[in-house]
Amino acid sequence: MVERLDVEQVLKTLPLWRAHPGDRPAIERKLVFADFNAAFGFMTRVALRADKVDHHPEWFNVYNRVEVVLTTHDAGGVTERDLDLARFIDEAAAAMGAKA
Ligand code: H2B
Repeated sequence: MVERLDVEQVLKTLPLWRAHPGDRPAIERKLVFADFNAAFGFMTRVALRADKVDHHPEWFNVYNRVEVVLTTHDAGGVTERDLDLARFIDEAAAAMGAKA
């Protein structure tokens, strides 16, 4: 099993992410794109990566907004796997011109 990390420590390395309020430790980022096309392009990139690494975001999309929550279910908290996917999400968001 992957080791659980301290959320506050993780967030120090991910300035665009916040602690997700809820019953288990998780991190979240809220993104805004130019339009649905850019938002879904971002989601497609992330989906392909998630499938490859077998680690999946919990996410919500309306038009140009995407809200992403990352946690590792088997570890009951945030792990290196979430950190890796968060870094990829930040890159994909920048590539798709995220406005926030
Ligand atoms: N995604 C995330 N975010 N956390 C997990 O613990 C997780 C996952 N576990 N994707 C994987 C799939 C697990 O459910 C399968 C059975 O490997």
